Amino acid sequence: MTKTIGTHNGTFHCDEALGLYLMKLTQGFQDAKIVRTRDESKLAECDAVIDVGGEYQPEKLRFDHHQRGFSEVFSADFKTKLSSAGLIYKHYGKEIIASQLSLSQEDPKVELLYQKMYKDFVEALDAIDNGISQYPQDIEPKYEDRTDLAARVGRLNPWWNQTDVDLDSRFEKAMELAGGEFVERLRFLGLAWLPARDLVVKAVNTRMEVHESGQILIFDSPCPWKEHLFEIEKELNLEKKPIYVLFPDGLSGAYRVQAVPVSPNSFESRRPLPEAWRGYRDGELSEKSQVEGCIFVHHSGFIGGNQTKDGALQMATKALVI
Ligand SMILES: *[C@@H]1O[C@H](CO)[C@@H](O)[C@H](O)[C@H]1NC(C)=O
Ligand SMILES: *[C@@H]1O[C@H](CO)[C@@H](O)[C@H](O)[C@H]1NC(C)=O
Ligand SMILES: CC(=O)N[C@H]1CO[C@H](CO)[C@@H](O)[C@@H]1O
Repeated sequence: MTKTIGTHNGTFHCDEALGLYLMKLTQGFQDAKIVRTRDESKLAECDAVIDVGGEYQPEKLRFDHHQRGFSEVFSADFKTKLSSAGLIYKHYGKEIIASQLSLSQEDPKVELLYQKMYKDFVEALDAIDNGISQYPQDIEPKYEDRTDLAARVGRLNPWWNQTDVDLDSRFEKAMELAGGEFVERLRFLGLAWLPARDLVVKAVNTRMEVHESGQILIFDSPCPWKEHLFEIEKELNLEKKPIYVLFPDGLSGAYRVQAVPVSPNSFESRRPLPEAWRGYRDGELSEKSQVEGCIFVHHSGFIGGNQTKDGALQMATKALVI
């Protein structure tokens, strides 16, 4: 018999749209039918109920978060109260990650990605749904951002004066939007981000062969290195931390020199490229830096380029002492 998952009708939000999409990625509910209603007798007949019903009883597959006294969080490492998205993710996340990436649920990668996906993707949706500000004080933001996933899902609801809209089909669109982005992010983390860690370990282990300071790392291909580097530095308790990272820029043989930021998402560098080089290009830059073949240095000094690996290494070496 086809299983049913109940959720409320009317205006929808990102949390239940993602929650339902995730539920349908599980083996038990892959073919489930969605029932959108506030009729309690109909909800009572559903095999699972999400975002409505006023109870959180996982053993009965009742997943609401609106009731008084609800204070569930993802784990002791997080303070953000869960929404329906976080609730479903907490219960089914590992199964979904394992099946999406064809891994066994016992594979340590699954636990790592389970934590990482919560931090990177699901937690913000929980916070937005529960009206939790991203900043400790409600400081005035310098600009508005209305492009986050929750906002985009919200905009799939009809306008105030659109009366002829089929809400159930809009809700399906919302599920596809939220769920599609979830899966895309998971695939990136599992198939690109996590494997890049090995490349960062290798670059850190061979750093003394690149330059005696140990502060320049070279990658043979561009890869997401930042977060891994910060974790690996901590694990190895590195005293002299890497300052510049070199990696190929396309297939021309050109290389980029990137300054390591003070934290993974910061725009501030530990040591930006020299002020005297910033904003210059080509011949003029080579003259200033006394390194041949320079291509550019960004005006903030966080990145530059040279036509060869050796040139990029010379730029980094000089920048360490200027
Ligand atoms: C939601 O469902 C209830 C019960 O099925 C119905 O009475 C109500 O009109 C519906 N509300 C909306 C906004 O569709
Ligand atoms: C909504 O109202 C505005 C102002 O009356 C009108 O211009 C617009 O066409 C309306 N939209 C729909 C879908 O009826
Ligand atoms: C120092 C160094 O090797 N610089 C190189 C930068 O790229 C140009 C163009 O290929 C080379 O001519 C330089 O020797």
